[in-house]
Amino acid sequence: MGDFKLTTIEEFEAATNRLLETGAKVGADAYQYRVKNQTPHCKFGEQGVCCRICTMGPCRITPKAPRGICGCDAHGIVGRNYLRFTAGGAATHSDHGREICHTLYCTAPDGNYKVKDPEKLIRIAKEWGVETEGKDIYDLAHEVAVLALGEYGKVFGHQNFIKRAPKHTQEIWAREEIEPRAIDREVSCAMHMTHMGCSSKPEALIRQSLRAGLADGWGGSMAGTEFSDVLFGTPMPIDTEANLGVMVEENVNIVVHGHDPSLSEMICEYADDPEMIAYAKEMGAKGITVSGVCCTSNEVAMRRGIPMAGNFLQQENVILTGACEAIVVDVQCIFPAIGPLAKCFHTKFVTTSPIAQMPESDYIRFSPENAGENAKAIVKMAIENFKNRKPELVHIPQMKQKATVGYSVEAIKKTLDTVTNSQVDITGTLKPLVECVKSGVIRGAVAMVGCNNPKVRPDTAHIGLMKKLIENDIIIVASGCSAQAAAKAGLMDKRARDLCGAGLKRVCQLADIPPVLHMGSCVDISRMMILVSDLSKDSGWNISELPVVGCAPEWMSEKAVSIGNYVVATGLDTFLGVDPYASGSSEVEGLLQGGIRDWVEACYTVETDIDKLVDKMIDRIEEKRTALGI
Ligand code: MSK
Repeated sequence: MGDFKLTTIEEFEAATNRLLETGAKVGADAYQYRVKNQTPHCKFGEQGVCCRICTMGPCRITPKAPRGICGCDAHGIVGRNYLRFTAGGAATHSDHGREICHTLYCTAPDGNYKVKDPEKLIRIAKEWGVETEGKDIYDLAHEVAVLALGEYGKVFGHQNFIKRAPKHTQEIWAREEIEPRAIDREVSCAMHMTHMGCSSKPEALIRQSLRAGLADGWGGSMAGTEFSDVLFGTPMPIDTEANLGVMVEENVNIVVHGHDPSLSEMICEYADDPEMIAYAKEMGAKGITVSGVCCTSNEVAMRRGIPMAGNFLQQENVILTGACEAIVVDVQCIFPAIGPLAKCFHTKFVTTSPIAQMPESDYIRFSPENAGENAKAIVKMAIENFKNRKPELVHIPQMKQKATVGYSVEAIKKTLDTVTNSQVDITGTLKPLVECVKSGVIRGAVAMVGCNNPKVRPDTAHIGLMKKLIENDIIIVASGCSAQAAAKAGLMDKRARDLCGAGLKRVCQLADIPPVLHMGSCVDISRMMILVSDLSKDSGWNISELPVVGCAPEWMSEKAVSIGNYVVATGLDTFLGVDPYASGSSEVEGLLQGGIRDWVEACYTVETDIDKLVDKMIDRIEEKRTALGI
């Protein structure tokens, strides 16, 4: 392994504590203090038994008051809250996808946005029955964009992308009446069902939760992923670095944060412009460094190799370095705390989307029409802010790891082609991976996803689980902030294969991959759905039979619940390290953690003890292997 060593949680924490010392000097607030002010949390909220969907209440269920004023019991209230949680997540990811479809519609050969992967566009067009022959690629992009936007409000039928699932999975969805219809309809229907005086039956509420989740994963999120690839290129393996040490003291540091690659791509474009670099030098810097936080970071890391400064709970840390000239955000997972925090330093906090407007920010509205001009203005603003740094506050923790990222399904297929000497023409299939699983060289796979949550010591669950899984020859595909945790620790460095069991280590050597494969942002969990669908088709096993499970050990957002629902509904058992506020109803909890298996052949396991969580995942994978006779 040479000088390779994982970064430890203790090292992460020491770096954060040092940054908090800087923060204390300028009176900065931080999430660590706010957590203390907010704990212990409200027990009614934690159990999901508080109802405030009408103004007769709010009602809270206790043994003495087992029903709300309308007569709804704990099961109805918990179920409704769970469905509303899902609807919030499905709406959010899907609306991101809608923005991407709009951007696709605005592409032009001389415009701000262009078609970077015409082959993928043609592939999707053919899949959707669009005539491609002899058509100008931009005319085709506009035609497909209109169809994609139509998926949000389609009058009849179901989501186009569900045809990508194996036949068995499609039959389950039809049988259980959870085939996703129009994306907006499923979200709207969820809100309707949970209005006062509508559904209070747990089965109905959980069924719609699965359906709304599927509308996200196999609808809005999949559109977001697929058309981002068309616009910005399908990711292929690329080297980058991760953790706060990617910020460069001598350079103008611009941090992009959020989810929508339309913004970050443009910022990267202009930060690379020789005119801007010359201007930065004129202002006393040596150059410009763009780095990222959260999923927008994943997007530009896997397409451009832009370094990742950190994940969700590191967003305040980038400002606490005192070396961040601008933090530029689009949508989702952005702390409103950034505004007041930035004011304690010289940092400019730039909001860009009408969807995510925050106090104490500079609002520069981004649209496909003005993206170039505004990105240039933002880069310039950051450069001009370099001189306002307070040198006594500057401290960048010298901590970073190398990472190879960008494993789209296309990239995985291409890479794994090299693993076996199969005589079959394996180009474009996952047969080499299936062979590795059958032979036991790889025991199975875990899709590690999701956020950080202060309820879990940040990153410990992600990293601890991954280390144990790879030791046990279980390969990991990761996305979102889980992927960034892995990258920060060093688990996406190819040298981390030395930490694997003998089988996985050999596969990693032959294929020249790290043991944790970066599949992108949280929207890109849709890539994982395609991956398991293709694995199912190439192996002849149903998705639920594959020795593959999903895991979100530190999740926190509504989006994560929507994701969990579509992952489970696609047939993958899903393991959660944070409770989804369902413990107040034995019926809802019973459905989520057992009953829905009768519907979709998979269910949730909730286990807050991380050691037990990983053992349960390994046991589940081994059970599946035994059932397959492999
Ligand atoms: S950014 S949803 S904290 S993964 Fe996608 Fe990270 Fe979770 Fe946001």
